[in-house]
Amino acid sequence: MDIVRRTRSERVKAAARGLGFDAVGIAAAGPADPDERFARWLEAGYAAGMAYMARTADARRDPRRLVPGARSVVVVAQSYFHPDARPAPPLRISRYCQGDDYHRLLKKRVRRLRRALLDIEPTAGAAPTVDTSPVLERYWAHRAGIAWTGKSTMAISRRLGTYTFLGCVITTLDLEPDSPHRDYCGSCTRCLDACPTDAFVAPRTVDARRCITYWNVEHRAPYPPQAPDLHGWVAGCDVCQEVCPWNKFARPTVEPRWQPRRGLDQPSPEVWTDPARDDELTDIVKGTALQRTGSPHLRRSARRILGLDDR
Ligand code: B12
Ligand code: SF4
Ligand code: SF4
Repeated sequence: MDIVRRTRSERVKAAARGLGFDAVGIAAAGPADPDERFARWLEAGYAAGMAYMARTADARRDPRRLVPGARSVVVVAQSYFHPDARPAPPLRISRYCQGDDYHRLLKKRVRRLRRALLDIEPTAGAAPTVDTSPVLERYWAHRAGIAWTGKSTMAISRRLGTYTFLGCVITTLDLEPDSPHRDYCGSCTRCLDACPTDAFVAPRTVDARRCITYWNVEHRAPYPPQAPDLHGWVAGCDVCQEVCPWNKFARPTVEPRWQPRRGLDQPSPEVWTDPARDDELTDIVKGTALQRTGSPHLRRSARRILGLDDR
């Protein structure tokens, strides 16, 4: 039985590598919040206006709610690091959203991995997840041995750094789990010290109410008085990753669609602030992860950064 289990796991991992994932690991499905970190995070109000986090808390805390009878979580990571994506003033755009929308691309690939898994066992239950599904992906990356949770809360791989996207297949298939990843942050505190808005209330805990990414990507309304300075970031923020020493080893992505797009690598202040040029801005962000934030809200942030009104 153990040999069958091992062979199956090896086949799943080989399929993931064949699909182009940079890392793959397996964890045994079970409670995802054993020390109640997530529950306490929600209770403290650190989810800010992301009400969906609380609404879907039960599923996030146990993937067996999503896939009844789940035995395993297959976790994959893919590097999006591109050496030409260098966020620069006056309007900085985070690396993760300078290329094509990762949701679409990764979802397609994670769905293929699910199909490969069903080829091994056609009667298995299996659900693909990328970002928007109610799954604590970083927790599973740690459990599946492909990353540890850094003090920045980023899932860090020694081989890939932090500029990776994660995805999972939650399945009823009984697979051989890997060992959880060791922590390699040591005494480093660079990310905690560098965060421009003091969003880390403790190592490994971000208060989204202070995180720039929350405000410029997730908050889709005019900025209230308590919103922080955006420090030049018009979409996302990479500061806690830029300072992380493990990114010296970041492996450039092999995905051509994550190459920085023109208009996103060095955003034009004129196009990004002028409502009369909305068509141009809409076109620039079409098909990127920023399409969901929408041009009016991106313009609101650009105007705030450049000292214009932020409506
Ligand atoms: C909500 C959310 C946000 C929020 C809140 C972020 C946060 N730190 O919680 C905001 C909008 C601020 C945000 C920002 C960003 N996000 Co985001 N986000 C999410 C989302 C949808 C849920 C995260 C969540 O559940 N947070 C709640 C906290 C409590 O959980 P957590 O940070 O995941 O930590 C868990 C474990 O790591 C573990 N844990 C923590 N400490 C320890 C310690 C030990 C010892 C152990 C064992 C476990 C452990 O416990 C926690 C709860 O169980 C995930 C996708 C997903 N479905 O998971 C993407 C996700 C985390 N985001 C991602 C990205 C890329 C970003 C940004 C880098 C984007 C950018 N450049 O601007 C920033 C990074 C900011 C930061 N330092 O976190 C990637 C991260 C990839 C990676 N390599 O880590 C994810 C996984 C999306 C994806 N599929 O790729 N994000
Ligand atoms: S993304 Fe920026 S604002 Fe958010 S925790 Fe990291 S450094 Fe701080
Ligand atoms: S900057 Fe240092 S403390 Fe922060 S995640 Fe990277 S290694 Fe860990």
